[in-house]
Amino acid sequence: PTIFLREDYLAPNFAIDQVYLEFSLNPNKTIVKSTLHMRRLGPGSLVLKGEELELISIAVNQEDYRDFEVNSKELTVHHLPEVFDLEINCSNQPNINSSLMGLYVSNDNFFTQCEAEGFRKITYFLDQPDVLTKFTVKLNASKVDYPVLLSNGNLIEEGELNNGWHFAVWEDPFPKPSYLFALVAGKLEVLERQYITNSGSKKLLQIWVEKKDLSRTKHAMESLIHSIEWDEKRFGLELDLERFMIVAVGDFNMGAMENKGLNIFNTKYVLADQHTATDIDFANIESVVGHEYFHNWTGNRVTCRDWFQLSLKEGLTVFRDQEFSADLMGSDSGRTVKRIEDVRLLRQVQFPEDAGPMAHPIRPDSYQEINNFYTVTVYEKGAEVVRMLHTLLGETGFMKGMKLYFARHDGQAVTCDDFLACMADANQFDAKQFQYWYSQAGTPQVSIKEQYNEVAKTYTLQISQTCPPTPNQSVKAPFHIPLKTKLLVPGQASDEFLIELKETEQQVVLKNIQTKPILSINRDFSAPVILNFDQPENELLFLFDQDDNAFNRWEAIQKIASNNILNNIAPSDPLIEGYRKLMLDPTLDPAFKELCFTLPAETYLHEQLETVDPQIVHHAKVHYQNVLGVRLINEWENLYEANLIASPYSPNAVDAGKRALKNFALKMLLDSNLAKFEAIAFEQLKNCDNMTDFLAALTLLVHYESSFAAEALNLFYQRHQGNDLALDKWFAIQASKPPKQSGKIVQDIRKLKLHSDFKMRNPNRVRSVIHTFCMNNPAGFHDASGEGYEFWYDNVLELDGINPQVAARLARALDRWKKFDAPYQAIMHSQLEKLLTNPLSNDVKEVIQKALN
Ligand code: B3K
Ligand code: ZN
Repeated sequence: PTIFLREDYLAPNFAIDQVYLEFSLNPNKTIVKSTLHMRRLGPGSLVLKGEELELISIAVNQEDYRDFEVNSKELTVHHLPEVFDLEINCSNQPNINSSLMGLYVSNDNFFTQCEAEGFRKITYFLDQPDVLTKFTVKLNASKVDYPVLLSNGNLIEEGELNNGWHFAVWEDPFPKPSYLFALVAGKLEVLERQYITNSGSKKLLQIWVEKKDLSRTKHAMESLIHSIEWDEKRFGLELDLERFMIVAVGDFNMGAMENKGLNIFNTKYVLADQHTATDIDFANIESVVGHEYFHNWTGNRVTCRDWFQLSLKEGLTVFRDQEFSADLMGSDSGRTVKRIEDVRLLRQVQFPEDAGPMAHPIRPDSYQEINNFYTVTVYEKGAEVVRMLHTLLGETGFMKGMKLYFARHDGQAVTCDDFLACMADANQFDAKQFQYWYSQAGTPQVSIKEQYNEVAKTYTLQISQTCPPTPNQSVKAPFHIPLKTKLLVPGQASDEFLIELKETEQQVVLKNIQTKPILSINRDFSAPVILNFDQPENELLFLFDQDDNAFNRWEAIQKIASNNILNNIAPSDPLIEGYRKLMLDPTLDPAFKELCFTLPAETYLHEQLETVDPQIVHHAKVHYQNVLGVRLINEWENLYEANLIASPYSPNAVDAGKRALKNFALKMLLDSNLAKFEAIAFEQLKNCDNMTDFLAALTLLVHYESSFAAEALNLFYQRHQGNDLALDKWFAIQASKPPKQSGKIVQDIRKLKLHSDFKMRNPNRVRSVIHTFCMNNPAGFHDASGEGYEFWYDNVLELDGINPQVAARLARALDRWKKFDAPYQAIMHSQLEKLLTNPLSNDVKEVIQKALN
C-alpha cells in the first residue's frame, strides 16, 4: 500500500486563482464542466486528482488539448504555460455512489461530501487543502425533481431553461480549499431567521430539510443563533457571509460537515422535538451545530496546510464547542457536568486508542487512508492539548494567542506549529517542550508519592512521568504537564496552585503545612494523563465528600468504584454512607449526582487490567451496581419520586439533569427488584410526554427482560413507524441488550438485521445495530462462543463492499484484541487474519494490518 508521510509535504506547483463549475445534475450521469484559471508556481507537469470519473474532454485556453495522460487516480497534463485556462469535461454516477463521498443521491436528492478527498470524485482537481480557490458554481437540473439548488456563498442568478430544467448560480467570495465545496439539489423546505451581528450587518440563516421534518428544526435554529452570539462574545468572531445555510440529510457518514456557508448535517444532529428526541439529542444538536459554525473561523478562514495538520482545526474547534456547551449550561455545576462528560468520552474511547495498534500523535506522521484519522485522538485529545494551553496561558493569554493567529494567518493554510507559535509569541511562552504533545502518541502516566514530615512541617510530592511505547515510537521525551493542585486539610482554607511537571522526576516541597493534607491533584482533569497514586479509600471518600473542585469529587468516587469492581470488593459501609449522603444532599445538581452513580465504562475498566476477561469485568460491574441498588433501595424510591417534573417538557440542563437522575433511580429499582418495580417503568412509558422518559423506561424493560418488554417495544414501533431517527433508537436498544445467558445473543442480532426496516446502505441504521452491538454491548459481543467476532467478520466484509468508511470504523472493534485473555484472543486473531485474505478497501486494510502487526 502507499503510505503518506508528513515529512514528504510538497507545496503545489500550480495555483488555481478561480474555478467556474457547471453541473448538469442527473442521478445516473452528472456532467461537470470545470474551468480553472491557473498560474504556474514551479516546474513540471500538472497532476490533478480524479477518481471514479469519466473524462470527456480537455481544452487549454479554449483549444482542444491532447498532451495528457489519465488513469484511475490522476490526470497529468504536460507542457502547460505560465498562465492559462484549463477546461475539463467529465462525468460521474451519483446513483451508484454508496460510499457517500463526492456527489451522491439520498432519498432522491443530491448531496456532496468532500472532506477529506471527495472532491476528486466530482471533477479532476488539485484536491489538497493548501490550494485555495474562488468558486463560482452553476447548477442545472430538472425543476420538478430538484426545485431547490444550493451551493456555497451567495446566490447571484437563477432562471429557467428548456425542457423543464432550471438553473442557479452561486458565488463564494472567500477563496477556499476543495474540501469545503458543497452542493445540494432537491425537494427541500426551509426555516429562516434574520440575524444582526454585533457590528450591525444583516444575515440570513436557513435550515433546509424535507417537508415532513420542517416542524422539528426549531432547536437547531436556536442552537445556531446561540453559536453565532457566543462566537461574537467569547472569541470576538463574526459571521462573514450574508447567508448561512444548514441542510439535513438522512444518509451521511458522520455527524456534520462545515462546508463554507453551506453546512451539511446528518439529520440526527438537526431534527428534534420532545416526542422523538432525547435530552441528549438536544444537547448533541447544540454542540454539533456550534462545532460546525465555529469551523467558519477555525478551519475555513484559517485552514490546514495538509491532512497531517487536521487537529489544527479539529482539536481547536472541539475545544471551542466544549466551551460553548459549558458556557450555555449556565452554572458552575453545569460546567463541571459538561467537563465530566467530555472526560468520560476521552477515557472510554481515546485512552484505548492511544494504547492500541492505531495509536498516533494528534498530528500523525503517516497514514495509508486519511479517513481513518478522523479519530478521538485528533479531535478529543487535540482539544485537551488546546485546553492545556488555555490552562497554562490563562483566558487572557490564550485570547492574545488567538488574536495573533488570525492576524497572521487569516486566509491561509497552515500547520500546528504555526498555531503553537502564535500562542508562544503572544505570551513569551516557551513551547519547546509543549510541542511533544503534538509529536508523541500514547497517554502519559504520572506517578505520585507523597511524604509528610511531622517535625519539619513539610509536605513533599515526588512526581514522575513515563509514556508507554506506541507504534514507531519506542522512546518518549518528557511532556510539559500542567497539574492543577490543592492540599486539603479538614477545617482549613487553602489555595489552588499549578504544578508544571516537565522533568521525568520532579520534587515539589511545600512548607508550613501543619497537618497531613489530603491531595487533590489534576483538578478539572487539567492534563489528559493516567494518574498512579495509591490514595486510601478514606481519603478518596473525604475528597468525594468535601473537595471544592466538583470534578475531583466525581473523580474520587469513580476511582473507588473502579477499584472495587476490578477487585470484586463489595462497597464498604462508609462508602454506602457516602453514596447515601450524596443522594440526600439538596444543594447538589441532580445531573452531577447521576454522573457520580454512573459506573466507569467497561472499555475503561479493561484498560486498567493487564489482560481482560470481559465476562468477569461485566459481571463484577453488574454485581457492584446491584449492591448499590439493594442497599439504597429506599433512597432510590425517594429520588425517583422527588425528581418527577410537573412542568411541560423543556430540554434545559436543569430539567434534563432531573430526568437523568430519576431514570437512573428507576434503573436501580428494576435492578434490585424487577417484579416489584417493572410496572412503574411501564406506567412511565405509557404516560410520559417526551422521548427521554419513554426511551429510558423502554430500555430498562427490554434490558431487564421485563414481562412488559415486548408490548413496550411494539408500542414504540407503532408510534414511530416511518421516522428513521426514532427507529434507530428502537434498533439500538435491542442491539445493546446485555445477554442474560451466553450463546443466544448473536442470533438475536442477526435477526434484527432481517427486519424490514433494516437498511445496510444507511449508516445511521447500520450504526444503530451493528456498531452498537460490536462496540457498545461488551458482554454480548465478547460472548465466550466467539460468535460475536464471527458476526463482526461477516459485517465488516459486507459493509466494505458498500461503504469503506463505515466498515473501517467497525473494523476497529477488534483493535485491542491483544488485551484479552487467551481464549478470546485466539478467536479474534483468527477472524482478523481471515479478513485479510479478502480483497479489502484501503480503509479497512490499514486497520486490520495495523491490528495484526
Ligand atoms: N470536518 C468534518 C469531518 C469530515 C470527516 C471526513 N471523513 C466534520 C467536523 O469535524 O466538523
Ligand atoms: Zn470538526
